[in-house]
Amino acid sequence: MSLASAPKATSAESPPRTAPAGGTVRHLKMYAETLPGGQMGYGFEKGKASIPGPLIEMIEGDTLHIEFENTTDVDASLHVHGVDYDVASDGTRMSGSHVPPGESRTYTWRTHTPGTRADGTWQPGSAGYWHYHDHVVGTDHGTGGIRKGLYGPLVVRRKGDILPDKQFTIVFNDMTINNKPGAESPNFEATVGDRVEIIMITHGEFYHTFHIHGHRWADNRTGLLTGPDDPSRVIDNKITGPADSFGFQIIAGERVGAGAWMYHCHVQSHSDMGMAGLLLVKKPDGTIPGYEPHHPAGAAKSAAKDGGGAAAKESSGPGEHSGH
Ligand SMILES: [Cu+2]
Repeated sequence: MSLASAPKATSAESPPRTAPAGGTVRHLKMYAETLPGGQMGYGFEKGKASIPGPLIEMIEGDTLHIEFENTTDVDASLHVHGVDYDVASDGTRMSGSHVPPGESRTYTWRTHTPGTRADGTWQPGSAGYWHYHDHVVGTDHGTGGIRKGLYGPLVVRRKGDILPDKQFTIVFNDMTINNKPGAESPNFEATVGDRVEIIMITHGEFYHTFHIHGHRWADNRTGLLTGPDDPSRVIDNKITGPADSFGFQIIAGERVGAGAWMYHCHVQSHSDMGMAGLLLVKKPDGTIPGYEPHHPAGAAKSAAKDGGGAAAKESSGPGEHSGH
């Protein structure tokens, strides 16, 4: 991946790093694996599958060849949203682009920059907060694969997009967050001033609303306002349905300080059933004022380490999450 690793600095105090131009061709290996408890996951390395699957990042103009190996005992696939691919990389049974147990297949994802078509109309670029998932386990729509955890985030950036310090993926899948039931909902950790990127994906049978306490974002491609005249609405709550995805960046604790800031589905019965977790924003000395880890709100919850798949390795920058 071409994104440079972040020197550790408080984002709000130094100019943010930005995405370079795209155009690189990369290869990566991806595995589908069976996980304990009847779950399944994607991973870059054998034995390292996670739910969600690892974060994949591209810059408009990049091409990615993904050699996908299915180590499970059922047909599986890799189907992506948002980018360009031939039907041979569709990852569906209908197109014969699925992978039998023990076999491999290379999927190719392409991206493009925005520009003017020959007819003068505007063609959008590939940049966005997207995602990938299985499309064949259980049914020809991958209903079983998605339910078991075969899904993950894809971020495509535009040259000049601001890069985050930390990235967390939050997936509302049926009534779980990242396939973890209520009492085990993932928490995520950051330090005041970190530029935190949230990648939010929904799967399953239900509509949800994503809400985070103490922070807000712009309802546009990047989640950031481009300037004082950007008309995007600023929100802190967003309705989201199956296969929706969006993302945004916040400065952790900006104007509100360190603390255990809840994020949750705001459908009341859903949050009551446990669709809630914490963004733990620490002071520079590592403490979190007012946070009692054994309080019921945080009970039985582990911090980001095992919270969000590869994207929850909270101490590493985006370069380390991306394809290699
Ligand atoms: Cu909900």
